[in-house]
Amino acid sequence: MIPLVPTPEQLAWQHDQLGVFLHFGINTFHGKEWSDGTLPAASFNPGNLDAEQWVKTARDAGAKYVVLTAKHHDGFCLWPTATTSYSVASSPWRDGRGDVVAEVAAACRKHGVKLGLYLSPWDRNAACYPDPVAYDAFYLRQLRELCSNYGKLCELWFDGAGSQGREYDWSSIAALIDELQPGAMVFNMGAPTIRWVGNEDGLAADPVNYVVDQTDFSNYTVHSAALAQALYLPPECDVSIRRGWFWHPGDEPKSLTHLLAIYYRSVGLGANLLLNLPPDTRGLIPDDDVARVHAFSGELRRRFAAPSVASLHAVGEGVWMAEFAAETRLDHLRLSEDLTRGQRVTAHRIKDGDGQVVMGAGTVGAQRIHVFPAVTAKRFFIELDGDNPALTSVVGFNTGVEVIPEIDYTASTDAPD
Ligand code: FUL
Repeated sequence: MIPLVPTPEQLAWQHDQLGVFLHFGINTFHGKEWSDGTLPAASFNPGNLDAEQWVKTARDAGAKYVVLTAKHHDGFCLWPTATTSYSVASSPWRDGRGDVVAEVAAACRKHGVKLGLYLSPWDRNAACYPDPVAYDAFYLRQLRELCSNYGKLCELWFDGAGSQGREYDWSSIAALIDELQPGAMVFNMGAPTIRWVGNEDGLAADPVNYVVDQTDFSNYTVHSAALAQALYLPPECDVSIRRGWFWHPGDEPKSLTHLLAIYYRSVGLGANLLLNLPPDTRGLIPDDDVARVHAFSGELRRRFAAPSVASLHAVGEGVWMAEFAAETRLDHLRLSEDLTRGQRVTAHRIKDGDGQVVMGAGTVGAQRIHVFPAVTAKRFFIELDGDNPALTSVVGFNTGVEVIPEIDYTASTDAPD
């Protein structure tokens, strides 16, 4: 069977590796995760909203893109939509003339970060929601506004939460995206090009298969959606730096160790990581979170700053020799697979020059980071299982760190209120 191949846009998205999720909205002002669509628009009033601070924090984290909740399940719109009065236009913020989506889009352009938008299908405010035909038209108008007025979008995030048993007009939604934002990644629903990893802890697990015939639906049901045919859908691991997706007083950011543990189990396994940084009631990402993000990206820079790039030689069927310029002390190896012909590696083993297995694992994908007790070596042999598989790079690092940290499970996301 010929493996399914990614589009250039999917490959580019996979190379981006890290995005920042921005959950911000009416919930922020009420300590809520899921409000019911009745909170007054007048209560949306960030005193000091600075979208540049959000985007610069994302950029400093090493993120190549952000995804903003333009509308969460409560229906409150962060842009002055013509479809409903439940939006920033009815709030005191910027005297009702503000547009959070536009401010984030401008900051993204200024700082070279790509923009993605989340538009919740489930809408607890829209009076027409119980009428599928009317709501589909309403939702398409909202999506058209977002896809027309804010420049190029890199990702559209469709969240299944709250929509169990409800069908939306996915073929019209897909046609609209094809018309207005053909390069955008489509998250998990409709005509997806990327998929949810299946948990909200930011964790992938080996093997990370890019070709799947079903997607998981949401965190609130075990239900999964069968696809009409198998598709190349690389996963995105979403997780909040805090317990909540939205900002809450008293909540706090996860530890540096926890963030690193997530990184190795998402990016390190060949998935993308979408790390949520919720702005607070001032409209700023809190100082503690910014400091934690700086510590996280600083530690990643430290670990990966001095790569030793191996030259690669195919030395047998599925066997590659990675050779360094000299004997080198290494405790990390980062492998990348040639994905242009589809994902082909199903399993692999790394052996040292004496034929001893250093690591054995499943998929490689966009990148696979191995961590092991340090060895000093000039060459490794990498045996790949799969249909005519190939590597594009093997890079070694001497980080001083020989184990992947454990997850602190007490700090995972709370159930919504
Ligand atoms: C979930 C939602 O219900 C949460 O509120 C959050 O937006 C998360 C990213 O997806 O399913």
